Amino acid sequence: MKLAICIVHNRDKGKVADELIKAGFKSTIIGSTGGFLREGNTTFLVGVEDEELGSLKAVVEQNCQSREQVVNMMPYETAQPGAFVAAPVKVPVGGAVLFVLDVEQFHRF
Ligand code: 2BA
Ligand code: 2BA
Repeated sequence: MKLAICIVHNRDKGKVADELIKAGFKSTIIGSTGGFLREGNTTFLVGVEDEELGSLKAVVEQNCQSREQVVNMMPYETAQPGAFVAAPVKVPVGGAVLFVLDVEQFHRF
């Protein structure tokens, strides 16, 4: 068994959640924050059998869209009033970031 940790953009979370259910996956949804942009994103935990992993990846890939997001490199809270603020830059965000871990044990009580 594997545990997939899947971080998706908030704009894709509804679609991903719906399609996971349609495909028969069980998941847990956690509201999370990106360490770089400091914006909300969504983390799905999905426990799957090894042979279901390919199908899970397909669901995620088909429902997460890569996009560019503008970010100001100087965190607002550290900028002094009137200080020079670096020009905004664009960073690619998503489609999705997926980690797959081996599950040592799974219990249901
Ligand atoms: P349980 O299977 O006892 O799951 C309870 C909660 O545990 C789930 O809440 C989910 O947050 C987490 N969970 C269970 N299996 C998981 C897994 N493989 N990976 C990650 N998290 C897992 P809910 O998603 O709200 O589900 C509540 C109950 O609805 C479930 O109870 C199950 O009886 C049913 N269910 C969930 N997903 C289903 C699906 N795709 N098709 C049919 N029934 C589903
Ligand atoms: P954020 O940390 O808010 O990152 C948003 C996007 O900013 C990233 O998109 C990447 O294009 C860029 N970025 C992030 N850290 C950077 C850095 N140190 N230097 C330059 N550019 C950077 P994605 O790679 O698609 O990541 C989307 C979200 O997935 C991330 O949001 C983070 O929450 C999560 N994530 C990505 N890689 C991760 C990792 N290795 N470990 C844990 N979480 C990760």
